[in-house]
Amino acid sequence: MKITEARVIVTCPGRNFVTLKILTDQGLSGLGDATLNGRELAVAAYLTEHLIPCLIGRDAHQIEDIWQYLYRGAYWRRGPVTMSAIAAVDTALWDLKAKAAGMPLYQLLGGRSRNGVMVYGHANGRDIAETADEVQRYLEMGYLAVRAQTGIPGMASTYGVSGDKMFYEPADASLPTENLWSTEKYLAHVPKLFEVLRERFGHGPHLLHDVHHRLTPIEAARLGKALEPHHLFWLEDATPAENQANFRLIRQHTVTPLAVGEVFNTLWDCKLLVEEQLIDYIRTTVVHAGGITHLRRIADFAALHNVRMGCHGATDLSPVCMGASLHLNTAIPNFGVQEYMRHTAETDAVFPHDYRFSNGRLHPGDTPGHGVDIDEQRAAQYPYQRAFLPVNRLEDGTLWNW
Ligand code: EZ4
Ligand code: CO
Repeated sequence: MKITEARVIVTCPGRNFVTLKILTDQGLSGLGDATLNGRELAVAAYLTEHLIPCLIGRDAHQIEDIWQYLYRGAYWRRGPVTMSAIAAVDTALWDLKAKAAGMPLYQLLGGRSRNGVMVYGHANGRDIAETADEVQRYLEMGYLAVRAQTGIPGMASTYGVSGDKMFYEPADASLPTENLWSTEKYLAHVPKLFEVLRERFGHGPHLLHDVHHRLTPIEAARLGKALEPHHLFWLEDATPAENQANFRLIRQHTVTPLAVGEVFNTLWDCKLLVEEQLIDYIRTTVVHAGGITHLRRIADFAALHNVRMGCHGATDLSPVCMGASLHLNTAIPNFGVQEYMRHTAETDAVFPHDYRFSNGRLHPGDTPGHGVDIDEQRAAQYPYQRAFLPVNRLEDGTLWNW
């Protein structure tokens, strides 16, 4: 099955998505997500200028060899732009192989290990009462796991809280919005949120929280400790993780489970965290961590160390990534949870898909491949619009982590 053509489709049905479509001489085509929020056209150019010319004429079945060719062969390794581009090629090739085999992708990855993929939704509100009502709404929709974020008194805005409850979209402006952050105000408030949620909903539902990289290691340790009575499923991105050894300090102080890795691109970014069991869930994704081939390698390595997969699944990861992720999560032994922020109706119409939500779980479907398509005519109706993620400053103006 020879690759005859590959093209990059950029579309903005409410937000930007970059998709790679690979075509073959067998008449089959495969799709891969290449979306890197706020940096979309860098990946599009990497694909068009540097990867696609190397693909034409290759055997689409040689997924591993092509992965190695694009990774080792480039000399320049790793990084979000490179790994998202490689991921798009890899995902499209797995889609093709499964279509050629006439099987849903999870069958090629070892078959079904579970009946559905537990997902968590995003509840958020301007204050604790509104957040609690939102948690209730998610539980009524059937969710088994809910992430809770709340506005903080004295802060004009914070990560994870938005006017639009269902479709939180942080890349909200053609130049970066500036937010102000106070660690003191945040630390004083967040434990109260989980106290209220446990009082109201008991210990049945899984509750999660995303710090979004804003604390130092010792502050993160303090928050983890304060949240212990409320038994979180996980505390996410408690501190930036470029220096993986920082997590030793957090781990020494708290038994609150930790999740990290939505910004990681390779196994090397998580190696020490996993090896020393400094975290409980690894959040790398199909699109940002080198595709099915590399994410499966991360999952296997994590499994050896009792770390489970908790893939990132915000709206900036396209339905193509979600479809592929659901197949991997159906097959691997060490699945934990999958993040699921619903896409808008416009996005769903551009990307018709087979996956379905029921009773708190997503089901990948059984059509051959990863089960996600693109309607190119519809995609063409939504031209690219530059959009940036916000930046964050401390109250004295110091640039901080968003
Ligand atoms: O901020 O995907 O857990 N989810 C998240 C997301 C990220 C965005 C960045 O593009 O942290 O909302
Ligand atoms: Co996050």
